[in-house]
Amino acid sequence: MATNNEILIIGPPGSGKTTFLAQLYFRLVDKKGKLQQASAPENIDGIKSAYRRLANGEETESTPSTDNLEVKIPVIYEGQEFVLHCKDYGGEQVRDLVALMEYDKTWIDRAKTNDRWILFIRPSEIEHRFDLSKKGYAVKDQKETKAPSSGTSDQSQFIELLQVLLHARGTGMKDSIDTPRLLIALTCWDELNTNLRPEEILQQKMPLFAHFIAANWLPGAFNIVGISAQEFPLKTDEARDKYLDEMPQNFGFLVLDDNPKEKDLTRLIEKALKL
Ligand SMILES: Nc1nc2c(ncn2[C@@H]2O[C@H](COP(=O)(O)OP(=O)(O)OP(=O)(O)O)[C@@H](O)[C@H]2O)c(=O)[nH]1
Ligand SMILES: [Mg+2]
Repeated sequence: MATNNEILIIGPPGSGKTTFLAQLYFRLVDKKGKLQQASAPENIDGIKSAYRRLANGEETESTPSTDNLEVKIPVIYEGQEFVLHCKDYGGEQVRDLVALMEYDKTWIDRAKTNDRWILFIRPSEIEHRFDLSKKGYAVKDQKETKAPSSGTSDQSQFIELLQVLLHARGTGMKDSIDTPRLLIALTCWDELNTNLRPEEILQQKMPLFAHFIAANWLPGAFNIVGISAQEFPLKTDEARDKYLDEMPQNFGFLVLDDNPKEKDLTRLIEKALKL
C-alpha cells in the first residue's frame, strides 16, 4: 500500500507537542539539519506564540482545547521539496477521545489522511504500575490499593487511544498493521536521567502498551525514540537566561539508535518519513 508523507502528532496535554513544533521551526529556519526550510512558511499560526516565548526564554503555554492551528512549512529533504504539514491542537482533545470513546469529523479526517503517526508520551508522567513481584500479598496499604482516579491505567489509556484512532481511520486489527506507520516518541527525556534506551524505558514503564504495539504492528512499521525538545525545564531565572543567551535552537536532542544524543531535532520527522 502506498504510504503518504502526511504526519499526525498525537499527544495528551503537556506531552510537549507545541514545544517540539516551535523548536523544529527554529531548526528548519537555521538550515543546518536534515530537513531545512525551502521557502517562506505558508502558515505557522500553531507555533507563533510558542516560538516567541521560547526566544524569550519562557515555556510554551498550554494550547486551548478548542484550538486547531496549522503549521505548513515548505521544506527540503534529501533534495526533494515538500510541504511539511502538522497541526497544533489542545491535547485535551486527545484526552476526550479516550474519555468519551467518540470522535468527530476533525479526528476522522486526521486519522484517515495522515499515514504517519507520531505518538507523544511523557514517561515521567506515567504512573508506576503495581508490581506484584516487588510487593507480595502481605503488605496491604489502603492508600495504594484504591483505584486510580482516572479509572484505567495510563498505559491502557494509550492503548484505547490508538484503538479509537484506528477505528476512526477504518483500519482493522485482524492483520498486522502496516499503515499508519507509528513512531513512539518518549518526550521530556531529560526528566528521566537515564542511560537506558527508549525501548527499554517503554518496556519498563508501559509493558502492556509495548506488548500491544509489538503484537499489532508489523516489525518495520513502528519505532521508538526519545526526545527532549527543550533539554531542561525553564523554571528558574538561570535556565531562562541560558535560553536567552544561547538561543533555543542550540538546545534539545533526540535519543536514536544511531545516536544517543542527536542534536538535529529535524531527524524526528526523518524517522517518521523513513518508517
Ligand atoms: N524538561 C522539559 N520540559 C519540557 C520539554 N518539552 C516541553 N516541556 C515542558 O512541558 C510543558 C508542556 O509542553 P507543551 O509543549 O506546552 O505541551 P503540549 O503537548 O503542547 O500541551 P497542550 O497544549 O496542553 O496539549 C511545558 O511546561 C514545557 O516547558 C522538554 O524537552 N524537557
Ligand atoms: Mg500545546
